[in-house]
Amino acid sequence: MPRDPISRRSTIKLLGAGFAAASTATHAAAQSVDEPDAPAKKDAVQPSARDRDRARRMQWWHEAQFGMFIHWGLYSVLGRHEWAMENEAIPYPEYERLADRFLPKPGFAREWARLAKRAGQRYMVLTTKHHEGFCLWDTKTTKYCAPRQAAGRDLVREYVEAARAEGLRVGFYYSLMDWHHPDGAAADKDPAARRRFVDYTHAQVRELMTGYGKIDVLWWDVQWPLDRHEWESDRMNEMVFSLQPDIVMNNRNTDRQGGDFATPEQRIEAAEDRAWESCMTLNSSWGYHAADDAWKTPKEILRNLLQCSREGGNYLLNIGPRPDGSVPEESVKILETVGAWLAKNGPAVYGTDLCQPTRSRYSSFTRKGNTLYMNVHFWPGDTAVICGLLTPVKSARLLSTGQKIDFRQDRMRTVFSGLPAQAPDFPATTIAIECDGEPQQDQYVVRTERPRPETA
Ligand code: FHN
Repeated sequence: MPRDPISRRSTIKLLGAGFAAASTATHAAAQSVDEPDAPAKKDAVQPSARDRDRARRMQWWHEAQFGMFIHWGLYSVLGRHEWAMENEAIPYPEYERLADRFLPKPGFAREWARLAKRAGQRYMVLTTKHHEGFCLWDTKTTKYCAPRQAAGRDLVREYVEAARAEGLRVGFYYSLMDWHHPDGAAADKDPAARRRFVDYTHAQVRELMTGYGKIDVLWWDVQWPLDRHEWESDRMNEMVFSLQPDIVMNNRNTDRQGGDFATPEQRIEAAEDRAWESCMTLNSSWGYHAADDAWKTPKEILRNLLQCSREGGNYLLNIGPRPDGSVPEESVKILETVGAWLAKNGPAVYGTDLCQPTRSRYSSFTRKGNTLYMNVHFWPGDTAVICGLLTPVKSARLLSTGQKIDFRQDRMRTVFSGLPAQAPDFPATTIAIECDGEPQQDQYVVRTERPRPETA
């Protein structure tokens, strides 16, 4: 199945086949997206170093596949969603006093990092500052930050150290919209206010890019009230790349045009022309929301992760800790269940390739080379079938145990038999199917070629 030049399969191929040829194509596609108003025509032939370098910078990210998003701030004290300040029009003085009750417990970050490890998540992205404007790091730009309030600690430093201690990649989320900064709204119409606000923001980003060692991901969010040019985002990104040459950056400070990857939110939607990462909540809130019990099931989460893997994207799954940093039990249970499954079935997710077969109502498919993974989430009993699998099957086994599985195959159906009556694994059971070539399914062969009854 042909695919655009910036997706995971292409990235891996890029690395295999050398940059030159691919990068030109890559750049041409990116150019048209990244800098719509730049005198593109003239520059089109000059691929930017960054585009040529993108595949190198993103290799780990593509292979990691699964990350932990963390929304944490003063809103966690209220426990009524991260937009409470605006949704409830809470007066500034009242909201600012929440800092007196934002008291993270010792070792909070280590618990997050260990949970991410148990969940099979390979990178983390923490809200260093969300829309409320409160900074979790030791910034010199405002006293509205954790080290200079009751918390009295640089919470970003503790997070970075904990993630690294668990061998996880480190990401920073940064909200451009700031409800607390006096110029945060006026910047829209008042040039002097904009100058102060943009300089304030660039100064904060420089602190984050210089104060904590190597940062792997920068996750911008919500540009309101300015657009890419008014934020001077290209200059800001130049600064970031000059300070962090290996960093991977999303598309949310460039009118969703630039950066390295697209960011579909609360949905899984493969981007046509570039890498993408679906970000999602475990319930329906990003920040801690005590009453929000709309928890997804481990099976829903695993099916989402498998769909991202199948379609060539990453999955960034969120937790919303309490003000002391503790993680709601429901989140822990779901993540540990998915992690236990990944510990036995990781090859069906990590480093996988794009997968063409799709048709089944009780399983989803992923692929690595000529191995097709049939991830069965509704167990059919002692027999499972794939229709129209045209590629000859050489062998089949349960991925988690290696147990050999009998099969018979013809053009219409491939039948796996002698399976346990009850599903051996939870939330899904994966059958690893070795094929004699890249697995291809013609999901219409049954409807079009199967001999039909003589009479109606
Ligand atoms: O408004 C934010 C929201 O609180 C959350 O941070 C999400 C995460 O992607 N981003 C914004 C909504 O798009």
